[in-house]
Amino acid sequence: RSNYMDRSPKEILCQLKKTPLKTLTRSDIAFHPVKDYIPKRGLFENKRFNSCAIVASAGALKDSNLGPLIDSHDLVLRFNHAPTKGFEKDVGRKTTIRVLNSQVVTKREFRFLTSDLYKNTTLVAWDPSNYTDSINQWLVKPEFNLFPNYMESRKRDLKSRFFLLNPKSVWDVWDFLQSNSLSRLRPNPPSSGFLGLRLLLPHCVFVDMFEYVPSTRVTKRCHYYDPEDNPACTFGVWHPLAAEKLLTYYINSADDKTVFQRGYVRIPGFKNFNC
Ligand code: NCC
Repeated sequence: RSNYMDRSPKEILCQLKKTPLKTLTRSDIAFHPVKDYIPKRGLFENKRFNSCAIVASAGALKDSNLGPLIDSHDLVLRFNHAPTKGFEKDVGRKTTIRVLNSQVVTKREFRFLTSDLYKNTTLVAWDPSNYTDSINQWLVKPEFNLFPNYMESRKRDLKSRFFLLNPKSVWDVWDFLQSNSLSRLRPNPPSSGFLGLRLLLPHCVFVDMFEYVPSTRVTKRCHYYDPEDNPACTFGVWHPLAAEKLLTYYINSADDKTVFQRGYVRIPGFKNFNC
């Protein structure tokens, strides 16, 4: 544990660069039926983007009018079942990648195999493993068994771009957060939000993350697409969300007017640094 403010934003970004968030590969797996369904090609390969946008699903996006700004980015990353239809004015219509937790892939209510939300887009799913479990232990005992739907979805379209995160590297990102935090973090993985940020930083010149660090629009409402109130969504109850957001604000390069009035932080991609 240590105070992140003892290090410069550049030093922290360099440490994050050395903490890869990997997708699961066939060679990570000893014996499991999912092995043959993992795409042979990688998530980004050598693709590079100039501007990238991450749309946190926060209630504060409602009535933000950020849609056109979000859509002006070369790549747009969204989470879980967050919709665009009917919310274009506030969150845009473009989706390049969706990061999904394993509940969304497995629980019936999300209709993963049938909903149009998950079609014709790159998908990256993850499931929390036990900190000390090996990949092969996790494969037989995931928190939510996403493998049947993963295999079924891949079987229906073997050309689809659907990846799984390496659960060990998810914990490496948690270790990174803990080493940049004064308080002891709850032993649960980072939120999909921080995982999405780590996924994009190697491939974008900059990443704009919308309503992740809360702006003056902050609200008790959990999601822009659902009227339910729950302040824990913004400040964290299960994921170490507050630690993620404090650190993200610290490494961001936008001025406070942009962060707190306009509603986004800008994180420079790894390519901007020699480290
Ligand atoms: O709510 P969720 O997150 O889908 O949000 C995606 C990411 O946006 C950021 N966020 C969201 C709401 C808010 N008020 N402020 C925010 O900053 C966070 O970075 C968040 O990660 C998840 O991370 O996968 C999560 O998923 C939900 C839920 O499983 C899915 O939405 C499907 O219903 C989790 N909630 C529950 O399990 C009840 C949430 O803890 C984390």
